Amino acid sequence: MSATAERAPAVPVCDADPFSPPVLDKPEELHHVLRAAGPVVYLSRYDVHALARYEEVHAALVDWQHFESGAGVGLADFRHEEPWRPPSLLLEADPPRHDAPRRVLRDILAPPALRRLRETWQAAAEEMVDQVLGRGREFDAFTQLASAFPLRVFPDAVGIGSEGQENLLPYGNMAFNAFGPVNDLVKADAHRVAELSAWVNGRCAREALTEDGFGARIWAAADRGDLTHAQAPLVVRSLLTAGVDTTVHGLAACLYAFATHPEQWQRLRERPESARVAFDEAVRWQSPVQTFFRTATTDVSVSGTVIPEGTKILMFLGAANRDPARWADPDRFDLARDPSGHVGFGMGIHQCIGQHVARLEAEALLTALARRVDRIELTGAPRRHLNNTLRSWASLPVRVHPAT
Ligand code: 8QM
Repeated sequence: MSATAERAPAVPVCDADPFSPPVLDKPEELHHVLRAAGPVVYLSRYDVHALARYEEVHAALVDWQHFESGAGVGLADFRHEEPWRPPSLLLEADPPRHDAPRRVLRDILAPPALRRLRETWQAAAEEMVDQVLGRGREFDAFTQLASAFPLRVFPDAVGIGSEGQENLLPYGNMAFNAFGPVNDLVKADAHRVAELSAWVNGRCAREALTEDGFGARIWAAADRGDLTHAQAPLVVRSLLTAGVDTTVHGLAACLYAFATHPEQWQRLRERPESARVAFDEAVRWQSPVQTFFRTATTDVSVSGTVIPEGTKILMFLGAANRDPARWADPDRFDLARDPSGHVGFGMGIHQCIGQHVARLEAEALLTALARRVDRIELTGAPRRHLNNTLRSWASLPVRVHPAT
């Protein structure tokens, strides 16, 4: 074979930093550049390959045999670098070890198991919305609703109560930053790693949990032999890591979407049963979890490009969720579309196991709000909170018009 003939075409190279503050603040332009550059792009800055088109992101997510999670789903390679905490038994594991913890949590978070929460959460949402509206028509929809509601209901559902719950978002912020490079966002929280980890780990112990929550059910699964007792606290930790910031910023995405799309709010008010679809459309549109990595288990060919064994692959979930090759008018938040198939919850064997919990929270809050509020509008510029993985918020100043 000659040196020039039959050589694979060169992979497009991009030297942008997807974890730099300007890109984290407004990722759409880089997403466009990456999708347009090709099905696989080499990111020179981090020496990783990236996927930003729906087809390739979806294909990688469902192919756990070639794209493993056990070496970590962040930039750090757990085979060569010490993880900042013991790896998650779910997120950072592959079959077969991944499967038993997954099954346990799947049953605990499945729709039938959540039915008992529905009325309580609906009542909590109604009460919270009444209280917020009772204080006035202008408020911060991020702090007063999007972050307040999950914190009001989720810790109780897990069984950790409300004491120390101010640690939950800072812990999650740290955990989601840790999937990215060790940049200023990670360094800013380094002094709290030990303290916040100790608090969270303490909440995972059997004695720290109430008898009727998700946490107690995980320990009961260990008693039945479905897990080891050593695994139980780590599975509880997964709930506390994955279940707070994600829902907070998912709800914020909904509220931002409705504040900027009044006609969609009217549609929701006319059809409150579309609250769940609205949540999924908001997750597609904003992708609260923007990125995750995998590691190639062998030299693996993706749309003609060979990704070398043992290297990291960065998947842009947010870019895939707005790929015009998959979605008509992708930048539009539109309750008339069918958002199913979005990769905002991932896809395949690791697909978000808490999504029914998240939808239930969204349904409770959105329907409570839809019953009382005719219109939501922004009164100022929303502020993002920058995180290496999460598309997150600091503030969403709004004015609402009560329904008559
Ligand atoms: C991301 O700790 C965990 O098991 C875990 C942490 C973060 C997530 C998932 C699982 C996807 C929301």
